[in-house]
Amino acid sequence: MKKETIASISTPIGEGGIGVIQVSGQDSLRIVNTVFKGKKLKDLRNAESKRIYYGDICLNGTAIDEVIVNVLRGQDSFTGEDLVEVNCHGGILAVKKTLECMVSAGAKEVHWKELAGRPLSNKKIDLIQEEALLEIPKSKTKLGVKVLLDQYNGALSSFIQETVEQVEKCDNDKKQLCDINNKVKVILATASFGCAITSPQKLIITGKPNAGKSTLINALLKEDRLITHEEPGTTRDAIDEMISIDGIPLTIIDTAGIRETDHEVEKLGVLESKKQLRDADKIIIVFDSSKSAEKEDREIVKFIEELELQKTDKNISILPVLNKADLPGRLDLKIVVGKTFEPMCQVSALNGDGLSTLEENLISEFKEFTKYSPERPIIFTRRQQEYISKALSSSEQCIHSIDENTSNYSNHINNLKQNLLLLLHT
Ligand SMILES: Nc1nc2c(ncn2[C@@H]2O[C@H](COP(=O)(O)OP(=O)(O)OP(=O)(O)O)[C@@H](O)[C@H]2O)c(=O)[nH]1
Ligand SMILES: [Mg+2]
Repeated sequence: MKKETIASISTPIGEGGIGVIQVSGQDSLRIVNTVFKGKKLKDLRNAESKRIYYGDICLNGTAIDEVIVNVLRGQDSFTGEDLVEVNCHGGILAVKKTLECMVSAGAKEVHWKELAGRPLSNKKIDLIQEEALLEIPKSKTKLGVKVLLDQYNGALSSFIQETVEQVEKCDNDKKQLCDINNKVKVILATASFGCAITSPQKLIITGKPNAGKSTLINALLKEDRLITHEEPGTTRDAIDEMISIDGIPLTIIDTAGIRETDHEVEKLGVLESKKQLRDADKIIIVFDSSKSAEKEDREIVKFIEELELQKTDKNISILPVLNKADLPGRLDLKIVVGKTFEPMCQVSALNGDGLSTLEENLISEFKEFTKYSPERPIIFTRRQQEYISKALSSSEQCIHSIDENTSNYSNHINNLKQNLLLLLHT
């Protein structure tokens, strides 16, 4: 079936030096040729692949913009079909006008994500690579870009393909199956890191009013972003910011101190804090170590302990922080010491002491990955995690059926192969 030729603005709309419009499909050269007047090349349909040409985009004989077009024939383009990249002036109007010319010449206007779907539909890439392609522009850290580029270039896909080939050859061989099982287990263990790269974990800062929560966030952000004050009850809305520790992005959320209050606005803040806590991946509880323990400290600890008990679907890490370590200590540690609350960190949000240990603790589960070795296959979406988990249980069932000499081995080995293949293709 003949696919429509599509055109999309591929750069963000806004102030900038250039804007890029990509026209992809069988008729892309013909369509752009209708509105492109080359300074040297008279007919774009005769253009060589991987060459750039200078000229004007014209509408009814009038030049709209001065452009450089990059021609990529199907074998050279990322979409796997003829592609013309039109580099026009940036901003809003020049880009929109140039796109309108492409549309008037016969291209269908689409969102850039639809254009990014063409390589998959033309079998130039597989589903994992498409997911990486769509995640790269959203990446929050350099490490994220590195990991996702490797997966776009096929690190995870090759690993899955090799595993599928091994499954096809294993033929009731238990040693081979155990080897496959281990490989699948190892790759599944990369998912928490990969998913933390694409969907940053939520880190909530809680604690009684005036414990130094906002000051601690400013210290982690390394800028005076949030308002801090000696008066308790300063923060009322939950405010979120992005931080990166060794390339791991975290959404850090400042909350109002939790306490009983008659003040209506502060009450709303406390309710919002509790709501945020229920949704957290990680929680820092800030204690003011320069003051003796108060009812509010105990209430927060109790609230979080109850929260932990209610949570069954995911782990939350809880990190207690004894702040204001620069002042003489008065806090009775007994109220904060608990099994789930290790390790404890002493910091001074004001002068920065102890912050590097806190940062290490915050990403300790990802330590193995922050020294990322290039081209390492990584699971980076929940969909991939789901299929690889299913593949793992199928491979365990295969081993079990060999051990027990049961008849359903062929079902399990088929499921194993299917679940691996579903990672690559729908
Ligand atoms: N000496 C000392 N003072 C600190 C430290 N951290 C915070 N403070 C001070 O404690 C006061 C309260 O700090 P905030 O960061 O506003 O406290 P908060 O927990 O956000 O308070 P609320 O928003 O009211 O819940 C401010 O005067 C800070 O300068 C610290 O490590 N040492
Ligand atoms: Mg505050």
